[in-house]
Amino acid sequence: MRSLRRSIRLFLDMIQLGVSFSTFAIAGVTPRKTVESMVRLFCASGGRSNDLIARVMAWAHPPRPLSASEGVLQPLREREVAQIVPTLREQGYFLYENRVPDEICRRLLDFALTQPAKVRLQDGQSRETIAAIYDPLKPLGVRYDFDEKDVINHPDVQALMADPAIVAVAQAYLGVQPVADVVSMWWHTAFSDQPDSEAAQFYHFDMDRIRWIKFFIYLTDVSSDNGPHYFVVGSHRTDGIPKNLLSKGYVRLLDEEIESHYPAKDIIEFVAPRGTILAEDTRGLHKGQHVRQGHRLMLQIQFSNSLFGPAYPKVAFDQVRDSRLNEMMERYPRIYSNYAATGKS
Ligand SMILES: O=C(O)CCC(=O)C(=O)O
Repeated sequence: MRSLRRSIRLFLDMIQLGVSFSTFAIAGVTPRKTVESMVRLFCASGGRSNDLIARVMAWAHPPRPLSASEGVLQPLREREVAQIVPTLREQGYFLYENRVPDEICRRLLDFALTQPAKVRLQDGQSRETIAAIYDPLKPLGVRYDFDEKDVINHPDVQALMADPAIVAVAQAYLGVQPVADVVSMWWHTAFSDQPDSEAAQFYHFDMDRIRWIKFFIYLTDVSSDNGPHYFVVGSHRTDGIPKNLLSKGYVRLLDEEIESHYPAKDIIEFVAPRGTILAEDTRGLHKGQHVRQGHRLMLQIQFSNSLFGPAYPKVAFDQVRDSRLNEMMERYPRIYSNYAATGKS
């Protein structure tokens, strides 16, 4: 009886996804119930539902050759990009050899020490949402999230969003002309000695889009104590997450659950200096370790194969301060459509 109910539920989810997909194609909006159906189908099919829809999307927006001009990062030759993609497919992550130049890290650090951010207290405790400037000597919560509008309007962030060494990898991995859709920056602090669920300090997989890749950029040096990022190698693949973990749905998982399902060699801790760039398919299991000492400042740029999925509040570039971004927006409007002042999301 339970399995019949489950089959009916999944059948309805497929219909829901089909209807949502049509609504999105016509009106550019995704109905609210879609994410629940997406997650249930992902968990039931081990990821095949996403794989299938991604194939259709790739057909609609094929990759386009990117111009070869330089960005702020060391350029990647076509051959290098072609070598990175199989690594990403196999492992789920790729660690760039080159780092974001130090002067850019310094400027972004200055920004993060002078710009108010939304403070998250910690699990189980609440108070009115406050915005504050992070004081390393007196953190007010476990996490400080910068407003996306402030982040995308920073010229160095704009330069990184337009950098061919990043965009080319996103496009080649996703197999479509991608869309930049989540750009964020946050502090993790030593406010609490316990991991925090909402601050993404327990293992989880993301599921806001059909297919996506995140570029995590460390803006402070990260040791084992500063809350390094963790990823489980291969867990992004189809059937990469064991059924009994998927059967729990869209939940946070304990370290012990991960350790009992994956060999230690597949659980990677990213201890690295500032400027490190990590490309990762966060359909796989990952987390930010809670900070034991000091803090960690992270910049994240996400590219997705489509904006199909939950709508985030629309934010736009006030001014495009980076000339390369200007050029990229003219040539590849789809990539930046989510942040274009007049573009629809
Ligand atoms: O802060 C981290 O290292 C984890 C971030 C994360 O889980 C996410 O962006 O989905």
